[in-house]
Amino acid sequence: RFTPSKDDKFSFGLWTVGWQGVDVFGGPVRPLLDPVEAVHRLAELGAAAVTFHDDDLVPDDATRDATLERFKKALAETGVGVEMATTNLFGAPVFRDGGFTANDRAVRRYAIAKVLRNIDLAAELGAKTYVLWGGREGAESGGTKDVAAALDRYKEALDVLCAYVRDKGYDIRFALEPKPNEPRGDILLPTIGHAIAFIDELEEPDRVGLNPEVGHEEMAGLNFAHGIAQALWHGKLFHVDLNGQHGPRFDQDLRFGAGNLRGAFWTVDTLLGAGTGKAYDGYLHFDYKPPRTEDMDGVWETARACMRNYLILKEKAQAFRADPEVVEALEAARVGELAVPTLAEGESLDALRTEAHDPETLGARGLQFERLDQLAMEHLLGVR
Ligand code: 3MF
Ligand code: MG
Ligand code: MG
Ligand code: MG
Repeated sequence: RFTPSKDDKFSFGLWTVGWQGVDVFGGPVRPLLDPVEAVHRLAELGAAAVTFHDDDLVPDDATRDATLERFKKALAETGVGVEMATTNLFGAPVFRDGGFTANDRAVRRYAIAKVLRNIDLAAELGAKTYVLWGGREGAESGGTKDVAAALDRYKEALDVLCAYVRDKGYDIRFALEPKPNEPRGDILLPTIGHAIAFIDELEEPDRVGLNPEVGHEEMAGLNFAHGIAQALWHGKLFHVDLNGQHGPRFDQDLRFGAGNLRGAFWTVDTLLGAGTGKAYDGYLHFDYKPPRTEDMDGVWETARACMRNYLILKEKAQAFRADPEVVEALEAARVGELAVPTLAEGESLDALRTEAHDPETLGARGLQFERLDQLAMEHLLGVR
């Protein structure tokens, strides 16, 4: 039970299980993890795919060909796929003021070239999603960044990348990953909502969607399940970064299910297409950091736990939706009624304005939402 298989479409960034524990206050606590070993271990645990930043897999040109040969062999041996790739536009000193939106034009030109090169590799390895997390696109102070110009340059970069992928005939879509802050004091495109609005301004908006991360929205005090529900509504949930977070503080990247467990329950419920929503059918991608307290055994324990927690919450969410008392409580709370249009088809506003309204009776009615939520909580707590 709760043992994943490839059909569950779980995937992991090489940088997650490979995180050596380097943080602002301390150096590495774990050895370097060979991407080939990561592929084999994740395959044994039941993952379907891996993802990578260019620098996670091919950090230098001298070893590039040999690494790719070994990596492709591991993929072939395990049947693990590469579903997404991304670019490290944040680690090297050259990106201290960002990549696509650095004030320095030469840096921007280098950033685009770096992305183009890794898109070719992504296409070669069969990735269909290319993520762009602009962690260094932002500022610490007000006067240093012309936000309007930065958005012009962000758009320019995206337009160039979309045209490139189209010209090459690659089957790749881009997914922007919002984050409010960290490492920059303030990051551009800080939330799901900002990113959705930005996409509308692009030359090829259909080619660009989102890769929202649980912890990033929660760092901004936002409701992740609501965020991805809106992204799904816009047809923009191209990918997802699942992890755990305890409210607004630094980016914790806990394993999925840790931190805000109730939020995780509603996240899974939303991904499954709760209510009248569309279900998400892409990869379930974990972007977390095994805490520094762990050795490599602990790392594999957390990877296993991410998938296990998802499957447990999936069973809980399905049981919640199938529970006859929940069905009845949903009805009592008029949840389904919200799917009925407020005006009948062709109905005139005169009819609406002249019908007898009774706001006092309507206002006196309790909504019975707490009863429904208590049922959800009892499913989550395992007593139903
Ligand atoms: C940082 C992140 C990133 C992105 C990654 C693109 C290092 O908070 O979440 O992980 O997810 O760069 O996928
Ligand atoms: Mg993150
Ligand atoms: Mg995070
Ligand atoms: Mg992420």
